[in-house]
Amino acid sequence: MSEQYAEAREIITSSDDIKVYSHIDCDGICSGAILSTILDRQNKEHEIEFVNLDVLDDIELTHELTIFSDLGSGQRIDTNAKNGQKIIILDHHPPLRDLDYREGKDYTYLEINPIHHGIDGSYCVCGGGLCYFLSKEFGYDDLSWIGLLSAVGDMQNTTTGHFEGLNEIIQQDAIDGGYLEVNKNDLNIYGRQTRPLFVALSYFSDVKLPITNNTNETMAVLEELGIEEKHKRKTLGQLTMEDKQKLYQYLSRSISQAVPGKYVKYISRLILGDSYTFLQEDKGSFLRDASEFSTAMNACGRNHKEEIAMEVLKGDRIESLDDLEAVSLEHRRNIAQAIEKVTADAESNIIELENLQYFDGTGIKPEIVGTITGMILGYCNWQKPIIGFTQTESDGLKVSLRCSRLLSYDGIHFGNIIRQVAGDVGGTGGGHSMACGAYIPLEKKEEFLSRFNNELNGKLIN
Ligand SMILES: [Mn+2]
Repeated sequence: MSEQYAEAREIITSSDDIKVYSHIDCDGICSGAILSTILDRQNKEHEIEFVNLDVLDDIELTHELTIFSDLGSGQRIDTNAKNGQKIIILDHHPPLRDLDYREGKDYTYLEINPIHHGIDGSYCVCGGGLCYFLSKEFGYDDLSWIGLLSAVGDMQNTTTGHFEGLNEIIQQDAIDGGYLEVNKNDLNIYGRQTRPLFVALSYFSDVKLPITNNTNETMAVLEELGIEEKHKRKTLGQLTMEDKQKLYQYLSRSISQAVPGKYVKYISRLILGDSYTFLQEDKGSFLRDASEFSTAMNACGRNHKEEIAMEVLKGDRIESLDDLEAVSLEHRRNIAQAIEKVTADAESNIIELENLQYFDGTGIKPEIVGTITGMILGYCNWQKPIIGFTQTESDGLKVSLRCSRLLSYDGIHFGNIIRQVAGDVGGTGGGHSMACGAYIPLEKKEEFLSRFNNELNGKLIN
């Protein structure tokens, strides 16, 4: 890939009229922020647009150079390329075109995709990481931390709890630059910097435990363990090693009591994982923990406020940071309301089939139905996936699926299953093993459910 990076640098240096298209999630926003920083520093005028994948096929190219980041490999982006135009793609998703596709074209086509080089795009590097290596080519290795953030947002570490391959190089660069501290095998509970521990613990939902969605119980447990909470505001980030150890033992014990034997071997993977602290951010700020930071990035993407997220990444910690906090707050409120609505009468709203459970999320915005589905998991049977439906503006159905990480550790890849089943009913779908989604025709909901349910026969625990 290093020759490709040298060529990308050459193409950028020799272009003046530049447009960037990037994806609307944390990875895409990080990619856009890195590219924009490179172009700023090179004094290149440029435009950035954050888009959904569906607008890219047969797109009209209107600039001398168009850069696609965290997308482009899987879309027909060059059907309207004109003589002399230039295209750079930095993407880690499965490519439609081969490495030699560029030959004999009257426009410049450079696609940097790890999969062309035998490097996995799910665990080893994502869009923001690819953009970081481009920034390194220009000599800007101070952007390493954004590359790392993108990988956290893209869940590149979820299977093993740590980074591998090119991601490990990015991590090391960020450590060497003084931007990052990695705590190996830390307690892996969301909300390390900002959530009171008794709240953070109550969101544990990979297995339904007495503490799940029950803050009275989490407070009782913490007291029993002798973990002093200082007026209930202590966060995971403030715990001593000894307290973390006690908490680990408690979680490990209660999970092993709650799960079938075959899952016991995955328990430590469920509660331990590397944690990432951005050393240059204020203590107690949600920007200090990479998971919390990535959630804020995604909140912006889901509310069409990507510019705010990007400006924070590019360094604006005054105005844009205020805006980011406001977006995050509003986002959390919307989510809490929707969850309240579904769970107020969980018995009748969450319908359980033999191998799955689902709820009708009509009225929930398609952009946030996935997040909500993930949180609903804590209110139902963790041994089956949960599917949420909501209508799209174009009268289709958006489908979101979430499941306990235990199911994916056990080898089920729901992203692949949903791609197939959605395709069978005339839709499209895909995603990660434990978090994925699809778009299907409105009238195909029942067929989708029954096909999905059948597809899972014998795959879940019985
Ligand atoms: Mn990505």
